[in-house]
Amino acid sequence: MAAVKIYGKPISTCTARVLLCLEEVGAEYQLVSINMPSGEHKGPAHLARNPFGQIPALEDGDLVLFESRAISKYVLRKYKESGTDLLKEGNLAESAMVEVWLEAESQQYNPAISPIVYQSLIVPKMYGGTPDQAIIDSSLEKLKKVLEVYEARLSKSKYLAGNFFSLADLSHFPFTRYLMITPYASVFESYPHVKAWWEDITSRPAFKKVSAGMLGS
Ligand code: GS8
Repeated sequence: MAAVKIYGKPISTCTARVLLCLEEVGAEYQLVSINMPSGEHKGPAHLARNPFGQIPALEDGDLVLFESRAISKYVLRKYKESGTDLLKEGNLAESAMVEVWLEAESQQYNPAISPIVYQSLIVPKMYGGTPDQAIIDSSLEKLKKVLEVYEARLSKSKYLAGNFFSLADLSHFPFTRYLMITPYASVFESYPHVKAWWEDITSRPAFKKVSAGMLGS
């Protein structure tokens, strides 16, 4: 079986989400680097893989996918024989809870955390610009409200979807990993269950491996 190809960059949050899934299931894969500064992601070859001109994209034979959360589910389903079950599709209630917390990640957590990371890390490091403090401050307020909900949830179950590690937990990794190298990492200190959850998931071998390819390693 030919290895699946991932077009992206290990430093990219959405690429890292997919790489984590591939590492968790122990899949063989080929990471094809996309040259963002030269605009390769907006060229015809990559637009054929991802019509939004973004990374990542996955190619598995004739199948071409974009959107990191959808790609992640594909990878976990394709390699379910690995014994790593991060979707719990054999159990209606558990799989529904995985979906609930995956939606919370993309609709609540991500919109709050990503502007903080973008302004305080990407703007100065990648573009040599000055962070917009007003955006950071308002996003921090939003993030605190989300973290209050997470704290309540994680005081009742070890992981977000229940007492099992799932794609819902994994999906939070890339942006949180970057928040932790900004001056705003201390926001987690007020949420002890969230902090313990973060320490637990970052101790996984797949996380250590993918993390090593990201900024600030
Ligand atoms: C977002 C992809 C994205 O923003 C997904 O795959 O989950 N919802 C999509 N990709 C960024 C890199 S950060 O990982 C990207 O390609 N940015 C360049 C651009 O938008 O031009």
